[in-house]
Amino acid sequence: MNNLKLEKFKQEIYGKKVAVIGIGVSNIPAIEYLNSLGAVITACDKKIKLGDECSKLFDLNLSFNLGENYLSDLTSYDYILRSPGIKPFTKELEEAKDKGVQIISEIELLVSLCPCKIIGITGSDGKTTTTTLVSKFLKEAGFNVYLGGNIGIPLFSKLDKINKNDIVVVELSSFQLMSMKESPTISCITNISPNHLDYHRSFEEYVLSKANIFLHQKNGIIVLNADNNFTTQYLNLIKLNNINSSVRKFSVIDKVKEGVYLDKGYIVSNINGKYEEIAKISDVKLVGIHNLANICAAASCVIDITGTDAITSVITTFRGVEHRMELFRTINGVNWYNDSIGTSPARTIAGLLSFDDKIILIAGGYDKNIPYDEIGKYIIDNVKILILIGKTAPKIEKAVLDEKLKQGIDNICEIVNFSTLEECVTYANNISKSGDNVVLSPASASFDMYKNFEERGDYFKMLVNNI
Ligand code: UMA
Repeated sequence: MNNLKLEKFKQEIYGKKVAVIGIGVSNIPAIEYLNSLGAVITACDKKIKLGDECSKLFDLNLSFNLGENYLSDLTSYDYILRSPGIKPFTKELEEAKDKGVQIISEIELLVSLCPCKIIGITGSDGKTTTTTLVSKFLKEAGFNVYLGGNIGIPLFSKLDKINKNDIVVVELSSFQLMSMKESPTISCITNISPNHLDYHRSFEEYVLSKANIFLHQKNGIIVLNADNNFTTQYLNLIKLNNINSSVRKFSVIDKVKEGVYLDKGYIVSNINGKYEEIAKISDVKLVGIHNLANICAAASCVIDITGTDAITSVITTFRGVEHRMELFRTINGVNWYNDSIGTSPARTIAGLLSFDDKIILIAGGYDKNIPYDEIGKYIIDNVKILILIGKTAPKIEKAVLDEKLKQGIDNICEIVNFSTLEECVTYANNISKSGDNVVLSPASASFDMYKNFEERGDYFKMLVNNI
């Protein structure tokens, strides 16, 4: 039998009452799989009416609890399957837990039942690119890889296909990590900066949620960012909890003892006493110092598994993931970039720093209650025309004007406000000249106008492609 843990779970879940809360990307395949295993499922969601993506669920033998009272009666179940968007500290979930109901999630089931090595990547920024790079390095080296998690691909329902020699690579969000009681074999935290303060009860809670990626590890590998302040806090946690794993660090500023860093124009690795040049920095195809950090992080995770050649080959050809500083069109010498993944100021700042000349920036969106003060200085230094839209527009403008006052300068970028993305694109097209870079990097989430950042990025590209 290939996977004993999974077979045991199948016996255990058969006939059990399971409330699946949140019917979205993460839980739809989980519902189908659990239903096929004989669980008795009630699908619960705050929405009154489910979208077309749920249509395949209507043919299954399920009960539904939709609308305002979707969290009623949770104590009567054996299990609750929480989707990442639902806060684990929700009153009704805590009451059910106190009464002995087991709260689980799609990602926790994957991690605990997976028969093979799991590599988990989290962080405030760069996690999708780093996760993608890790998966590409492994594929290039000939491994059978399952890529998933917060990147948008749930893998729990694929467990029957996963074999012990495969490798699972998952991007993990703080929403997923918050309740995790097991950690991946190799864990990486790319960096930490304020994010998701509309979900977490404090910044500390966000920082500690991320720590769950390594806190339950036994003899694994932990990869941390030597250039990020929070690494010291994580190193203390590793010590305090007697975690017996090897720690690797990566840096784009200094040399590190055990890990991957930049040295005399090269990306180099120094792991297990072996010093190797991975590639010349000028041969790397991804744009920006933040992407060099992502490469160093990804290489630190797997270089001893893949060997150096696989990594060299990927980073000298791979140009990036959609919606992340994606150069998708050049019109009359003007370069248009889609960085819709720029959902926090830190992400947008990283993007701004990847250009040599001042850019035309389109920013603003949904307000996650995170501070914007820091972005003012970077906009003054790196932006010539700031085009604002959405709920956070006044906060971004204030950050720039406060910084102007603080520095006592007269001339800063031109700031204009619009209410639709169409107007922003038309304006940017009218005022840009050959050699300019126009970048959509909102420093904000998209939920005020779009379903998610992908929809916003696709819409932006459609508008620009129609010019
Ligand atoms: N819902 C409720 N009550 C709530 C919240 C949500 O009933 O309090 C319902 C919604 O009506 C909806 C369903 O739950 O029908 C959606 O569930 P969800 O928002 O938890 O999201 P999924 O569609 O299952 O997608 C989730 C992740 N979403 C979130 O964490 C918010 C996706 O990450 C992830 O790709 C997917 O699982 C697969 O694992 C997205 C994301 O924005 C990309 N993540 C954040 C980020 O990266 O910054 C953390």
